[in-house]
Amino acid sequence: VEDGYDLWLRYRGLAMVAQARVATQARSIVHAEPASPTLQAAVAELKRGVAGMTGKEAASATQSADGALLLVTPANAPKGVDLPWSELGREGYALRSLKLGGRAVTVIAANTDTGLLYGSFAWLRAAQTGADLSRLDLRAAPKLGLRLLNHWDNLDRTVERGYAGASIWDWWKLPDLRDVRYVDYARANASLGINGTVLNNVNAKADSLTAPFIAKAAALAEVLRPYGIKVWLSARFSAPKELGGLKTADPLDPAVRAWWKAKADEIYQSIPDFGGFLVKANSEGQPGPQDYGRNHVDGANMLAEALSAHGGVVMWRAFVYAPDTGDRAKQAFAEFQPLDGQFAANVIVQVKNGAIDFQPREPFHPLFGAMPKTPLALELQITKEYLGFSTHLVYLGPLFEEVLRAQPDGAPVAQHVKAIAGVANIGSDRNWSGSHFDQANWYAFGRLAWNPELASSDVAREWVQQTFTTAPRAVDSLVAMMLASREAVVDYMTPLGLHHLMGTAHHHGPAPWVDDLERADWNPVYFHRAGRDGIGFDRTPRGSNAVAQYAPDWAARLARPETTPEDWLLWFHHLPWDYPLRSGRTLWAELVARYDRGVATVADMRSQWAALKADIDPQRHADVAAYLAVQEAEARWWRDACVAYFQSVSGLPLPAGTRAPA
Ligand code: GCW
Repeated sequence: VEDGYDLWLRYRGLAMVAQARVATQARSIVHAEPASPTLQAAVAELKRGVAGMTGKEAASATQSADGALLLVTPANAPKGVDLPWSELGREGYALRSLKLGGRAVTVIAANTDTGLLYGSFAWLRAAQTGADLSRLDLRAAPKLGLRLLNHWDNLDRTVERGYAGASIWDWWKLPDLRDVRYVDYARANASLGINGTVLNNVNAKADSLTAPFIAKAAALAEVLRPYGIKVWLSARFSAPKELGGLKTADPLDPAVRAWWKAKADEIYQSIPDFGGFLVKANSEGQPGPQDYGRNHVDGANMLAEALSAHGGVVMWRAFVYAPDTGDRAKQAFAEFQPLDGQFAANVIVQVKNGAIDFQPREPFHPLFGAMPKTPLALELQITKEYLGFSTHLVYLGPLFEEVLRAQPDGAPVAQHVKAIAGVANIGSDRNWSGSHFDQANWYAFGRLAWNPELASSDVAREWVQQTFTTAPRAVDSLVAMMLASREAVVDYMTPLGLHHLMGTAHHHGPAPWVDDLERADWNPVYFHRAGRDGIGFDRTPRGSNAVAQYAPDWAARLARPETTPEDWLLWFHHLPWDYPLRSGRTLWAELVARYDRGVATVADMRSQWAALKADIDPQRHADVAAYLAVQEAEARWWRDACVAYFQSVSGLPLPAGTRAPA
């Protein structure tokens, strides 16, 4: 039974022709001896993959023969072969088909064993996606040095915004018991080039920094290390008080600074390659430097100092907002931009893709491009907190691509960041992510983190080929479904730049009518501002003037509805219901049309999936079909609730031709 456990590393038997094609290119594997744990992992993966795909074993060999795979670094590269070492850096690889002493071989070349591991996964990907393995000439090196997962996993194994079962970290049994699942987790991440993981929730408990938990984290670090993955921890800013018995956590207090330094030293004793701390401070009730009249620089630089002797890094999050500041979307920029240039060299400021909170669509965050003297990280959410949890099929590749390619000031966001982080959607469900298609979001995050210039459509295609089928018609149909799915969720939840219309307790269904939460900036009515006169949040100079946080060209464009991208319209403008849109419809008619279109797209996805029954194994076909039925019902729920509510405030009849809610 296919239960999804193998992710995109299934290596199932290929069609006969393809089997022969792969087998002749992988008759044997030549590698350095003795092999490091990382090189052993690379060789083991190649053997596993070749055996799975072809039914034949690729044995280790010392001499290269026809059809050999050669894993080489500068130390053991064959003479006379010219390889682009200097372009590969520490993590890159080259795959090259060539003749060596008259024998046809494939060279996997890298400067390090981690590069060889990545190159081996790349070769396996090429084999599974039907590349011509006898003419390989590939080279890749990551554009961003830090490619991290952020787990919002609590120490009691609940997962904040997790929809895939309990945390995979079995804290009770660690450090003594090391679940084999940790190795499979490492393999999956290494196959994408993810090189760090923050183990615990940013809403952190101080306990994660106690000696027992450091020992547990160290055990995980040992498992992950051969796969090129460093362990990081979220740190609670008030830990010196809670664990150290100090009276304060003031970052300028010498005793506090000494406590963090000792804590960092203690961690590096057990985890010599510890990545560093991720910190959520003075945000949503978390403690931070502002509790002592200090600012983000004071807090971050204190931790940076504690880590710097060991080469550690502080990821300091910019997701901050406090009640009643007028426009929540402006706060991160207001607090952080003036601090540009003041952070220590080993601090990275981690910024969410948009200024509110992982909505189905947000304009890019105004901090990108606005802090040229500060390394930034882009934070994306892989878990679908606001996009239907793991039940709705939404492929996030296009969302990630949209922000990576957005141009704050002439260069894309991808070039304004040094690091990238994805809030993981991984749990202990058999299929890891809560649904089969949510695996694609983990995959897409990793692939785009490695190379932000990849097209999300290509990433979808290679994922489908490795995960479901290589039959061309089925692949086309699956890719088309996936690519339509992101726009569908925008349409049936928050079209035309609307945002934050969901129910607060759960973040799952619609609740645009809610206006009585304890904080104004949590209320959906605060965000959509719909009334008789129109709908939308005026962020122009007449309103909150959030547009002024963007570079001048964008600020000018966004200040006027005619020059604002229509997909962002109501994010920046409050407009009358009869405002004319490019379609020729009024705003009201367009809004309803988009809600309808979202529902119709999900209905199409359902029938496309139904038509693929013969191409997909029964278990996974049934799992996905059941979820799509839920998604269609919930898309209608969103549409009907939102349209009925907006109608109740606008007082307008449904546009002609609109179906009455079922
Ligand atoms: O909006 C929120 C989520 C919280 C999360 C927070 C954050 C970890 O609903 O669950 O807390 O974002 O990113 O810090």
